[in-house]
Amino acid sequence: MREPIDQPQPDPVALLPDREADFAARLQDQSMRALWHVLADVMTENPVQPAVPHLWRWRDVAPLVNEAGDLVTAEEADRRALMLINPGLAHLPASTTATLFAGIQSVLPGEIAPAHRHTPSALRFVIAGEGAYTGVAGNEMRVSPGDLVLTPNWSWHDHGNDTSEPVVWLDCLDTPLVLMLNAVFYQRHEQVRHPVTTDAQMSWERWASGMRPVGQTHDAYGSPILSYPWAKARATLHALRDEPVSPYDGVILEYLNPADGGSVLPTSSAYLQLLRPGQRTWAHRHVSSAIYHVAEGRGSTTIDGQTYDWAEGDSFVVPGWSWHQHNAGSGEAVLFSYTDAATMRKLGLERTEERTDERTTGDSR
Ligand code: 1HN
Repeated sequence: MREPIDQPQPDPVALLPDREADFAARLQDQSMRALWHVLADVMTENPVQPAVPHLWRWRDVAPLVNEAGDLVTAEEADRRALMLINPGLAHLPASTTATLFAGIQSVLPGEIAPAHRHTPSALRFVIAGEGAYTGVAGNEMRVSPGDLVLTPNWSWHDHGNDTSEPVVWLDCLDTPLVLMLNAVFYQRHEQVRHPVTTDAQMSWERWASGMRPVGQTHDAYGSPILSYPWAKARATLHALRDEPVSPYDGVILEYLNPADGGSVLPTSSAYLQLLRPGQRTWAHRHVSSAIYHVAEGRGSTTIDGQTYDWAEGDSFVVPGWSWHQHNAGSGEAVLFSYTDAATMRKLGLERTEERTDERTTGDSR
């Protein structure tokens, strides 16, 4: 019989272990569980992070990208992407961090990756190849190395290569997050290419000239600028190269949604940062997790005490809440990064901790 509610309740820890075990079994029969049996797993003092730091070297990845091109066509594969699988998340189908995915996609001369759309949002950072296109929401965008191209949630997109050299890019998607939210929808277009309508709504002139047509609004999720050319991004980074640096990140710029001043995609943020020759940043950590891609130069990043040496074309993961600091080599380095900071900020979950002790400082600007 139940104790009347105003009677002192038995202290659960004082219960005999076998009585407790029997109780737990009977709870399980009713699809129930005692919170105090699992509280330590639910309320951890700090975030528990199953993702681990990892580096993928371009010199190892490039031959596999070439080999994939001999095995299947882009059309057969739908998307010929080689996924960067976090060793701590290998039980999941496609996770580079707990929330984000990155992979290397190639489109060979003459190939078309057929049109489809999905609710995960994507962006692509071009690694190699000049002049191939990605068609997004009726806009055909010709790409060059270093360009950032967006595919917002539920936009039709196809990729094609009518040039004579392969195009290779880093695909970045929020698929693990959207899968976790049980919100994935996917649809193939009835045609291989979706129609080009050249949606002028999405032009630089309308959104990124420092002026905009009066009354102009943008209702779709994500930035109305679908392409951030490398030439503009790099020129901006270099124009600001003598600004005071972030001691944690060097000269760091966020790719912007000009309609609301926020992140390029609702869930995810993208950055470009310049580390000066010999710069050694201070260590910090944040709840958001990041996937980095080395756009230029060489250097290293120390993540939770382990140092990863990187060079152009390499990609690496800094899991959430891991201490990290970057070291440029003797030349300057440029890092592209894709993070879930936009999600963490919107949910009020972003936190940062910074280390300022002398052992981890030494930035020589
Ligand atoms: C996808 O649709 C693309 O459209 C690339 O290019 C990578 C990884 C996972 C799921 C869907 C693309 C993807 C993807």
